[in-house]
Amino acid sequence: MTSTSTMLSLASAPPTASLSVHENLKGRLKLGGGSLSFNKEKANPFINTKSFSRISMVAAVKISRFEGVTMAPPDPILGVSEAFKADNDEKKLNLGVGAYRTEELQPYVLNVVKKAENLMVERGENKEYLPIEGLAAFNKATAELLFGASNPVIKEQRVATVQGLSGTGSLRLAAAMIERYFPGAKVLISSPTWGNHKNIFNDARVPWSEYRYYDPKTVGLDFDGMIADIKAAPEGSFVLLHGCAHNPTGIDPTPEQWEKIADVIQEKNHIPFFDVAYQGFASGSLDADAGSVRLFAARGMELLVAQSYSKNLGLYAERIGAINVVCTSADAAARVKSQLKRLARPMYSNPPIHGAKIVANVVGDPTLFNEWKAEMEMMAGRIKNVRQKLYDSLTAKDKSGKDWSFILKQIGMFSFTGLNKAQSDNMTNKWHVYMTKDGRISLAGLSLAKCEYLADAIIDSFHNVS
Ligand code: PGU
Repeated sequence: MTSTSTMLSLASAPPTASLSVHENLKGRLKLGGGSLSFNKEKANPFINTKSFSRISMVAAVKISRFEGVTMAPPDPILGVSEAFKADNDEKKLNLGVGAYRTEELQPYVLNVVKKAENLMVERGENKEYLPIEGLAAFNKATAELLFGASNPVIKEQRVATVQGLSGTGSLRLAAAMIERYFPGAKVLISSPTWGNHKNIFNDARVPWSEYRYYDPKTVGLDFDGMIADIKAAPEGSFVLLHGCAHNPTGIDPTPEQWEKIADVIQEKNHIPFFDVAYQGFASGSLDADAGSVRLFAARGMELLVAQSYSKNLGLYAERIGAINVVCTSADAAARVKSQLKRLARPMYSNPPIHGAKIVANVVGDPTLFNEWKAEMEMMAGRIKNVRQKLYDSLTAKDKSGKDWSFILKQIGMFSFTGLNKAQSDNMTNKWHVYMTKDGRISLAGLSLAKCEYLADAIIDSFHNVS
């Protein structure tokens, strides 16, 4: 009997706790990992005794209806932050989650966000429900930021934009749409990718497979492997692409390679599905980082794009993002949007307003917009400085002759160090450096002052742990 079926049988028991235990005692009762069998007449001490009701009540208190629920493992990324909090060593460093920190390693609220929030207070804005598709001013701003306001897809109203619960929720909504309207269609995801992609498609019951992406030999892109795998996939598959700053590798295709990727996707009638979680964070330029998406849109292709404002506006906990579906006609876009709303309604009804207003205020106000761009450049610049200092420290300290220059070729928040699981464990257990077990470190959580310490940890883990 599986845990699930146990839960189902428990759940279908009558609502009175003592009765449900009695009923279940007639057969096999599963307790966590094992199961007990009872013979109603002989073995069961609860039955046929005078004190039946008193004992069964005691048993009811002890045996949870959720006995069949097993403990889930900690999340490979967010679980790292929990472990970090529990460590009391003052040298500890959290390079797990991709969250920007100042040079003092403190969380950062952008000045433009504070200004936008002040505006909201001054205007006395209310907290009424948003429509299912979200805040109209946000949806307009987010699509224009992504495609450019003068892009034909915007002018011709060919984009269905729905506000989502940040990047994750937007991806999940798109996955629900794929499951409903493209049953059996496969999503191709890069190997490796952000760990939650697999969870999202699994939960939505959308089949997925991987395409080659990272080549450990060159510590670069396996472009030929990627093209071959996209070509080999069944016609009409969805191809999940990281718009910029690929997570976890920090390796992006060149503009020429993006053209070739678009060629093969078009050839195979696949549907590109972009995850844009770092617009403005990779290069410091919002436009440059949207280049891949715009290149596909310019070819007249239909595509999906999930957006997030967690990183570029530091709105992690506001859960603000969007799903955009570019269609070949305004009519198709209107129908797609109506169905996205239909999928959203039973899941969370309508999205939260606060982050949407912040984005709309920042993007919609030329002064705030320019201030945002400057702050984003500052954040991207700090990450680049830390990247350079880490490379310099590794090169100066490591006498083995190992070439660490791959670190400088990677972009965005992360560096994919090439450390394996055992080496990553050593980073945490010995050096108190918290990171994901795939060897990824978030440079956004590193300061210039800590680069040398980190370099010592990496060199020790790399050379002394196999
Ligand atoms: N897509 C990619 C490629 C991401 O890296 C992330 C965040 C998201 C989407 C979703 O972010 P939202 O906050 O839902 O907009 N990845 C970070 C954050 C931690 C996490 O795993 O959620 C990371 O550290 O990889």
